[in-house]
Order: sequence, then C-alpha cells, then structure tokens
Amino acid sequence: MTFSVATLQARVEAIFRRAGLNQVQAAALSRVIVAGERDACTSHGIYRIEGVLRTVKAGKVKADALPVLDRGEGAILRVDAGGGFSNPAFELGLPVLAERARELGLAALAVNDCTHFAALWPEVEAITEQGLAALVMCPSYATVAPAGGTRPLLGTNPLAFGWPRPGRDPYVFDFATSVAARGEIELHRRAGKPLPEGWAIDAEGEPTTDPVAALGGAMLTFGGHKGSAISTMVELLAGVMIGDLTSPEALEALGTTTLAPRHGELILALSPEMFAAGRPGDPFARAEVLLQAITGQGARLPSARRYAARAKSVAEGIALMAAEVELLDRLQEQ
Ligand code: NDP
Ligand code: PYC
Repeated sequence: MTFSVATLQARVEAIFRRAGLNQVQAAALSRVIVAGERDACTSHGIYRIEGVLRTVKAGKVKADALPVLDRGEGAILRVDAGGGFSNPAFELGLPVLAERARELGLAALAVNDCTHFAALWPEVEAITEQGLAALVMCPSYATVAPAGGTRPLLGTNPLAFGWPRPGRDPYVFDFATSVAARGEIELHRRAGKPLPEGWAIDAEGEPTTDPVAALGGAMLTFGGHKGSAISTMVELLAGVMIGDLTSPEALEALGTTTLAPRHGELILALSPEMFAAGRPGDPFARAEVLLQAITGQGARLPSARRYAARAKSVAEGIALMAAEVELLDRLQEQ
C-alpha cells in the first residue's frame, strides 16, 4: 500500500496522540518518523513507533513535556526538553540558533534532558535550509565496545554534518559511529538474517554474526580505533561538556536497551560566508568544485540515495508492506 507523506504523518500523529503525547511532541515525532520512512531510512522510520510507545508506557519520557528555550547570550543557547523527546526541543531552538549563527558566525544549541531515538539528518537539513553549515551529535546508551575492549561502554553515537548548496539538495552525511546503527541489528534479528562480519562481538567478546548474540554482547565501532575516538569525542562534547549524561550513565539511568535513552544533544550551526569573509573565493562556489570533483570520479555523495528515495516517495507515495500497515491499524485501535 502507498500513502502520501501527509496521510502517513496524520496516521502516526494520531497514534501518538492516542498514546497520550501532547500535540507538540506528537507532531514533531510524526514528522521525523515519516521523513525517515519517506527517505527509505527504515532503521529510524515507522519501526520506531513501538519503541516510542514502550518508552511512554514505561513512564521513561514525559509525554506532555513542553520544551523551554534559554536564549542565553553570545554563541551558546540551550533548550531544556523537560524529559520529553529531542525533536520538539530542536524545533523550538532552531530559529534562534540560525539567527545567532548568522550574527556571530557560529552558534551552538545544547538540548538537555531529552529522550532521543531519531536520525540526525532532519535537523542538519533544517539548518542547511537556513544557508548554514551544521554539525550535530549525541550519545546514546552503552552498547558499543571501545576499540580493543570487549564490553559495551560507548553509545552508537551518531554524528551528522551538512553543507548548504544553493539550488541543490545539501551535502549531508549522518551515521552511527558504530559499524551500523543498533536499529539495523534489530531489523536483521526480525528478518532472521545474519549480520555481516565485523559488526559485533558476543557476551564473551568473540566475533559474532548472530543478531541475538550481538544484542546481548557489544557492537563494534566503525574504522576501529578511529571510530572509537570519534565516538568518545561525542561522549565528551554532547554528554560531559553540555552537562548531560554519557552513554554508560544513560544506560544506568534507564536500565534497559529496549526503551529510548534519555540524555542530551549538541547542535552547531556555522556561517560559511562569515568564516570566509575577506578570503579569496565564494565558499559555496568553491564547495561545488570539490563536490562535483567527487561525483566526477563516479563516486556518489552521501544522502544521494536518500534524496532519490524521497523524490520517488513524493511522486508515488510511501510504500509500506502489509505487515507495516497492519501494525499502524493495530496501534491506531489500541
Ligand atoms: P548508514 O551507514 O546507513 O549511512 C550513513 C551515511 O553514509 C548516510 O549519510 C549515507 O547516505 C552515506 N552513505 C552510505 N553509503 C554510501 C556510499 N556508498 N557513498 C557515499 N555515502 C554513503 O548509517 P548508520 O546505519 O550508521 O546510521 C543510520 C541512522 O541512524 C542515522 O540517521 C543516525 O542518525 C541514526 N542513529 C541515531 C542514533 C541516536 O541515538 N539517535 C544512534 C545511531 C544512529 P544515504 O542515506 O544516501 O545512503
Ligand atoms: O539505531 O543505534 C541506534 C539508535 C540508538 C538510539 C536511537 N537509535
């Protein structure tokens, strides 16, 4: 079955409203989940609805939270998500973040006390739509072994970057600093498919391709020690520095990996024009030379697959499998 973006968003929002989320939370969540499904990012699409509902039911997230903005002064502003989800907190902070980055050259938004389950690229894209570059990161909960270690400690700690391209889709990458997002492991488990080698170790620290053993053991960082160091940076900047939980602390507070974790998020917005002022060349034109040299070699840019999926979904509707439609029907009736 296919659904228009608006229809699917209305259905998902209705499920969340029925589960007790207020309008602010339900609307922001349905936007990000349907965007994931629209762009064929299934590990953070409608598959996440049940996780959200479980987290609400367990009382681990405030379904009626209203985020509060502290505009601060200078380059740093803050949104207290009040124990609600990260997405409405980001939406609240975005206009001031963009205004401040245009004024000062760069600005940072710290989101505190939020439950986080989402992909980061929707936030990165929202910043590039303002003509700004973006860097976004957050911890998760301890499910990944540091390189050379054997036990879960780091989170899957996503890192996303965006560069605005006038008249084109922005350059955006967004990935977990583990080899794959945990959502991918869960999707393999549900499909009864083995994992590729090199994704995980079991509880004894031995390499495994069994998703169940991987979920009970530890995931591995991408690029060995390099991914491990970047993941540690995310813990330091988006956990320790903003006065929020690191991944081991988030797991300790939640007590399980079956619910969405609560911690903080760091969002940086940068003005290419202000950084390049007084230097030779237009930064956007120079970026095009670089990006087109990449595609000129036959390589693809990150997000190219996603933009193609989006164009197809917008033109033809978002295609869902029968089991996914049944899930929506069931959740809407609950
Ligand atoms: P992937 O490995 O699927 O993709 C990562 C990025 O690499 C995407 O931007 C993708 O673009 C790009 N890419 C993939 N293949 C190529 C290629 N051949 N050439 C160029 N670029 C390529 O991502 P992950 O599984 O690591 O993460 C998936 C999502 O999970 C992310 O959105 C992340 O934010 C989210 N996540 C969220 C967490 C949280 O705590 N909230 C924790 C961990 C992950 P494209 O999409 O076009 O393929
Ligand atoms: O896919 O790794 C993941 C993840 C963790 C929290 C949200 N997504």
